[in-house]
Amino acid sequence: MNRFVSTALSLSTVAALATIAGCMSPPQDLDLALKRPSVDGKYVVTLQPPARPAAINQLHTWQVKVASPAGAPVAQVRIKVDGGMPQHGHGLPTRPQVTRELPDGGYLIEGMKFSMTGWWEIKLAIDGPAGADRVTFNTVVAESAAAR
Ligand SMILES: [Cu+2]
Repeated sequence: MNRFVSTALSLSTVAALATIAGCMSPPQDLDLALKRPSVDGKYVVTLQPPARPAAINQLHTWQVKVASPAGAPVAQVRIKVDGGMPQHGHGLPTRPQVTRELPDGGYLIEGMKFSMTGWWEIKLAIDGPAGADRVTFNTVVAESAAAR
């Protein structure tokens, strides 16, 4: 009995120390939704990560779909990509660009790169027929992705 208790205690102590020593972990309640309304409600934006999680420090391509609040695809939208790691105070290591407009309100973002694991924000500034608006997505880059 005593032995069991002390083992359980030391395990939780190790876990706590690892949390303190390691990188800050992302907030527990982080909203990882890939489909969100823009801040002013002018668009509904869907972010599509690459099919295979991106390795650290490799360039990857994402897709964005822009729709009206009623769900109709929105073409001819200009999108600026920004972002970074809120817990580290740095931005994206690259300057991703929308390089192509796809059918059905789709847009191709090339040049995305994550330089470390953890919580990243992807911020899109959207300018389209309904006006300018913006939306922020959260993504967590995990160790398993780094190992690929
Ligand atoms: Cu960082």
